[in-house]
Amino acid sequence: MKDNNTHLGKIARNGRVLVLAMDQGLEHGPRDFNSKNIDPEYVLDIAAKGGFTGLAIQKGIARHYKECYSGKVRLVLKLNGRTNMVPKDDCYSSQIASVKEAVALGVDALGYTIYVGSPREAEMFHDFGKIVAEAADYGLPTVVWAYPRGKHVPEEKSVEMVSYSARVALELGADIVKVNYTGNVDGFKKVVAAAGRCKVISAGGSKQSDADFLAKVKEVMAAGGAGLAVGRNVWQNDNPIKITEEIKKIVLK
Ligand code: FBP
Repeated sequence: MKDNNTHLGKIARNGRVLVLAMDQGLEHGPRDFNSKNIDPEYVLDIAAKGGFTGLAIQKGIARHYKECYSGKVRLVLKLNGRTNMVPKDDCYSSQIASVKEAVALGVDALGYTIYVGSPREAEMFHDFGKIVAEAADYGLPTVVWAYPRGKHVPEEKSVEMVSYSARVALELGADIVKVNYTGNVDGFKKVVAAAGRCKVISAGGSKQSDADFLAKVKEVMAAGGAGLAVGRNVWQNDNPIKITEEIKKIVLK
């Protein structure tokens, strides 16, 4: 059962991953932000000072704010995205950045969302297949945001659907899969088992109290998760560095 984690590249520390996600401006829009964190510099400063193993952003932020993160935190560039103005029924996340552009921006890992079970799943499989092949040319790891979603998916956060999506990420060649937490340790163990050597990290989800969120982080790790890619629970927190320190005590070793 040897797995030395070398495929995780530079965004892992001792096999653990703690990514600060700030792609919500595209995925959710300004409703996620307040007057402070609407400024990308505010969030990028947290990424730089927080000791995260990576920062997940879209190419526009990467281009316009390079001096805020470059050399301070590893870059996970999201290559596709969509807004939530589009109905979930037929969801597709289109590719908006190429691997070549990502490399030019100094990327350390490539991020890509797949809506598993969507009527447009085949297109995302096709796009991601090409990304995996190109990533190998550059020796870059891939991170799949694997979200069961669409009119054929009744329960996006069920253990059955999430573990199937995690397995899909493994089968498609992803190094890391990011999924929504399924609610308890036993269920999440099944997700981790289904993903095999593709490391599982959990999304943070919408803002919770510090205690509830840290309890969730502990459960993710107890289930064998490799870490988190968290956004709102950090940069919507009144004390983002303090909560980051608490998260790091649990996730990083
Ligand atoms: P949060 O920790 O803020 O939940 O971010 C995780 C994330 O996966 C983001 O990277 C992404 O923008 C968003 O959630 C997608 O959320 P949704 O489930 O609404 O598509």
